[in-house]
Amino acid sequence: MTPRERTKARVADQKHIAFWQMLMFSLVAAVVLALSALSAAAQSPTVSAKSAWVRHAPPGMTVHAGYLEVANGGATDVDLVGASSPAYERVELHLSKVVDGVATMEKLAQVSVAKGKTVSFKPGGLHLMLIKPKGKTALGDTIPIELSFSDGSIVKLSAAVKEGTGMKKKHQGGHHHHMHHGAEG
Ligand SMILES: [Cu+2]
Repeated sequence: MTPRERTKARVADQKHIAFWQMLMFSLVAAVVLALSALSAAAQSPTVSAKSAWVRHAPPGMTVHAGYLEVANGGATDVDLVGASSPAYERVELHLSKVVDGVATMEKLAQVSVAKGKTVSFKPGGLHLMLIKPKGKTALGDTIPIELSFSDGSIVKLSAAVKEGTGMKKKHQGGHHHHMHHGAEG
């Protein structure tokens, strides 16, 4: 090989290496992009629940009230269409209200959660009615709850059994807040 040929060969080699480096870099970049797109799709925020708790009730109470916040971080409105818990025979969606001065509760078929919004289930309003506990529940217990939504998604959460805060003080006039189900809404 003449020196000139040697130089040519070296240049060709370097070009060759540069080509492969570029190709590898592109491949790696493509894989990274594909993976991040995949994980973005998997984690795209839709509905989530937080701050769940169940009001502690004395033994013998056949219904307990559960509260939580349901947030819709997705791009479309969804409805909460059902709830269940292995610790209860069934769970219903209820709305507490006062009709003619009497506290009562209405069973709802669904609760809409508009996109970008959070719906609060809290004492005196929306609540999960946990019906017929299968066992005893004590303060500090954790109750697993599953929520189903109209888009087919399922949200699993655990609710801590807590002492409620003084609902009765807000309700003056001697109405029987406990009358409907024996549990506060
Ligand atoms: Cu209720």
